[in-house]
Amino acid sequence: MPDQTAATAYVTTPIYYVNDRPHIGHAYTTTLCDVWARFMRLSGRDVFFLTGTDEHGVKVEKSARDRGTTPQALADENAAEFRRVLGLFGLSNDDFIRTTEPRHERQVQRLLERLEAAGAVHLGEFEGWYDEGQEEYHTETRAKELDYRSPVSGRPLVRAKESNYYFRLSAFQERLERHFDENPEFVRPAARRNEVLGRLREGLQDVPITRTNFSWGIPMPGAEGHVVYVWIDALFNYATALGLGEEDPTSSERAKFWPADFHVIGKEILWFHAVIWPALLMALELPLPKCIYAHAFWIAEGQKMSKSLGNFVDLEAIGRYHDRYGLDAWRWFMATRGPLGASDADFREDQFADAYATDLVNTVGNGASRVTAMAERYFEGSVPRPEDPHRIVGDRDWNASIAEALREAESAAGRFAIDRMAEAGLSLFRSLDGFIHRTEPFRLAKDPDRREDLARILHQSLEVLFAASALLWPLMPDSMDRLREALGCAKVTESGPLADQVRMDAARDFDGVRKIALFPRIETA
Ligand code: ME8
Repeated sequence: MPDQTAATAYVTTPIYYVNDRPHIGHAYTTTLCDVWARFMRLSGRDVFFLTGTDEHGVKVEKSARDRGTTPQALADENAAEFRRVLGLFGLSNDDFIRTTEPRHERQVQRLLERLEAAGAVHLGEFEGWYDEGQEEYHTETRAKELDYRSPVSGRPLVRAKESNYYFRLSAFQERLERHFDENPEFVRPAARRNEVLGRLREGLQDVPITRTNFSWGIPMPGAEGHVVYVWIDALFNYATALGLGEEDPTSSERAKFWPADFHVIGKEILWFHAVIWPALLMALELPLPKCIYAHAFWIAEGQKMSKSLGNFVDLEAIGRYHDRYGLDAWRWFMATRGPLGASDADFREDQFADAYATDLVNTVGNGASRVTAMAERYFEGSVPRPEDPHRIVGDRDWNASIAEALREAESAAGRFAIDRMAEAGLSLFRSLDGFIHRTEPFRLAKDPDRREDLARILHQSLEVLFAASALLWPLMPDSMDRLREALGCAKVTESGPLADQVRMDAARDFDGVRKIALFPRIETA
């Protein structure tokens, strides 16, 4: 009986600004989410994976003016570009939300009305230090800490004054602190959590949620001349995509996905996600996300990547890697060598080449080709299930190792430890290499009396490839589907339980195994 009430899983990326061209940062966060989403689907979870574009705000209005076009035309063009680009990365998102879509605009207005009705909004005068690039105000204390410069662009903060609608963020101070205390995993990694919590304890001020100095935004309901501040508009995407701002949110089929398991973001936008967003949800009496996962940054030769320095690894550069090493190798490098934790990661071609050679050519590719080649050579591709398939051979209890790798991967997925998920699959290939080295099937093949042992070793090795191909499939779907094909097995299917994807049916004969070369060796200069 298929499980009719599969547990749900919801993962989101930030929605990306349309006044920028897609680059490695966008590809990175979205790829991490894709790996997680695929793994969860593989585990039988009912998954919703959301990404999209953030299209309002003064920056878009300005860029459009500079280019002699309308903000909507600019947004349409660049949103299409983001969509096209995400397609090049083999991403499996379930929706792509744009903040200029009527479904989003209408719900944001309704959510703001609900906030007002809940008494969480007031009209007030505001003066502060404004970061024009980030569209973000800073308090005096914070501005001083920042030396009155934008932490993102380095440009001076400007003194700005506005009469605006405010969200009573200060009213949520205690509840937020309590939430952090009671949910130590609310923000990951831990270093980021401590940072936010430190800043939170300094005290909260109310934040403006409307603007009057430009018009490219969602009109604030009942307030002529006010548009919704782009950050509030943007954060709500996580809820509007599921229909939570509709008149009757329970009628939305997607409501079951709420709240998110992971809002995955870069560290620069953590404050909005870990403090303002949960406070808005508290005011709306909606359950909070389980975890905000804030990764660090890709940097280039020790330097921050920025538009002004022009050193972003851009699409052209990414395209060269795809052409040379293949999409799966790119995904592998993103997932295993990127800034997933608290420290930034330098993007370097020699490290890419090194990871490719070590993990993919020498470990995954080599293991797959050795075993499939022996199955082809010694058994013409048909390795029947031996009498006692899981009898321990050459000190290796594969049954236990595979179960352990599976547990590792599942536990890593629960912490968004994408690199550890990769390691769980890779470790099976490493052990396989040692197993072949110790049991020497190529030597046994010379002895007709050892035919049964040879079959058992190869059958077990093929089972390991079967298991490892499922565990690595979320990272490298294409290559692992090819490996499954070479094993003469069905492709990995996206419906659980995971144990069935990883474990061979105990009665299985391998039939039609063909030698496979997965990752060609690539000479580097
Ligand atoms: O901030 N390394 O959009 P954005 C790794 N629209 N990841 C990076 C990166 C780098 N060097 N640079 C960018 C916005 N990123 C808002 C978000 S959400 C409600 C609104 C990734 O186009 C990282 O995920 O500037 C970062 O948070 C995101 O791109 C910022 O994208």
